[in-house]
Amino acid sequence: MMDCIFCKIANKEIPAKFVYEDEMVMAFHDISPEAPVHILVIPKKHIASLLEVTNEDSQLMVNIMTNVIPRIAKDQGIDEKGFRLVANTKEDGGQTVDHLHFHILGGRSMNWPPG
Ligand code: IU
Repeated sequence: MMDCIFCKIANKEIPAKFVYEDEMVMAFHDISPEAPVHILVIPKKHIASLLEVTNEDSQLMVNIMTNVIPRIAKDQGIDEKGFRLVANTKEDGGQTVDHLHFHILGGRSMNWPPG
């Protein structure tokens, strides 16, 4: 997607503070952190939101959930006390960037319910 900001970050056309990369996935610090640790995990491939994920993406999604997120949590030192994983989806979900991303938020106690 030519004018997708996260595609540009994934292609390294726009700089970001990367913490993880493999052939399918990148992760970087959110530019506007809402917690002491705030990392975004994105597929390199453009997927607009969680609702556009298909069976073809199953390997990607398993990789994100079982490998990438736990590894980042350990690397960031938030695996013992825990963290929150968020995928804001479309308008009512508060999604502002239309490229699938998972927020990993940690380093402080979270509130519930979210706003
Ligand atoms: P949201 O779930 O779509 O609202 O999250 C988008 C996030 O992307 C938000 O937390 C922004 O601070 C973050 N972000 C970023 O890290 N770098 C950018 O260039 C842009 C947004 I645009």
